Amino acid sequence: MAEQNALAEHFERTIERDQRIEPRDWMPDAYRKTVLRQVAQHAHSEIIGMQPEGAWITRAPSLRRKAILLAKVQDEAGHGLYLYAAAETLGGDRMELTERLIAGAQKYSSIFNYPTLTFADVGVIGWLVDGAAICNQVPLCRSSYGPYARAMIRICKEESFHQRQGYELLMTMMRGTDAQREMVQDAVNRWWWPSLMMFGPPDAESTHTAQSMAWKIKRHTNDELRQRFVDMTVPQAEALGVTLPDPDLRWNPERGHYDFGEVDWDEFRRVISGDGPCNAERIAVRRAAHEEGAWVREAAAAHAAKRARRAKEAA
Ligand code: BYC
Repeated sequence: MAEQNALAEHFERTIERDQRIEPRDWMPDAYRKTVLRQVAQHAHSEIIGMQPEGAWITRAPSLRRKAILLAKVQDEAGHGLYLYAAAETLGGDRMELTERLIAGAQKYSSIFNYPTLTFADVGVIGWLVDGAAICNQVPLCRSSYGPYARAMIRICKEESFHQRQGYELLMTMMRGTDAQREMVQDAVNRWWWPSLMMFGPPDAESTHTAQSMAWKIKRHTNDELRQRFVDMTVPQAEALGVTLPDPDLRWNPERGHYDFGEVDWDEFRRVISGDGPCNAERIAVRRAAHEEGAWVREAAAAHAAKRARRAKEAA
């Protein structure tokens, strides 16, 4: 009992001093569970997030755009891998996490359940979706769980390239024909509100925020980050020459922030409970990839076993 109290006190002090919790440290079960939940959902989001843009690799309009898009989608696979590795340090099993994802038992970001109808969507995903991801993820570089925080540092560097390539793509299209400008505006109209949903439910309805903030897993609330994203994005939209589809969006000098309209939270709830425009398709593609990749996993395991046996024989 005394030993248990000392461990719990050490954990609390580590958090208080802004130091990191490492895999071998004692941590409360609820802390382990919630970091694992968030990291696994984040890993799944990166892997499922390859699909909407991946659909445009074979249809990119030039070799340059294709090379950029290929690199971006590969980065997302890499992010998924670092994050699954971080989840494993908490006792999560990657195979089990994947099986739970394809059984529909674990969440991934709502944003990836919307279709990519034109190539402008690739630009808008870079600008708005990666922009929202950066806003949300930069503070996670200071998350209290060490392996998660360290993974986020590299991920954020890559996300910043993703955002720039999206904005540059859109600037190029905006300097093009009327049809291209219309395509960009249409994509912005479709992605704006889902991007605001990425930050999660309003604080008053967020199940985990209070505890995750107390444990410094999260550093800001959902609403704080959503506001930061809106404030950052409005001037970028002006520079680009597009309109954000919100009649209530205006600068509030008293608050020193932009006011904005109400997100359709019913739509958000539908999408996260599996009933968005592309949920079934995203999971079906992921399931097929998992099944078709079974032979690769078996071959890799057989190869690792053979190497381990040879190393043992040589020793
Ligand atoms: N979508 O209590 P709350 C990327 C769930 S990928 C779906 O506020 P929390 C990229 C939430 O999980 C980056 N579900 O939760 C990749 C919880 O459900 P459970 C994705 C959502 O954890 C490819 C319930 O609603 N980013 O950048 O405190 C191409 C109540 O919510 C969502 C991350 O994963 C949502 N939007 O806060 C391009 C960032 N929002 O678990 C780009 C890391 C909420 O009780 N994650 N839910 O069943 C986070 O920062 C936090 O987990 C969240 C939610 C802000 C998302």
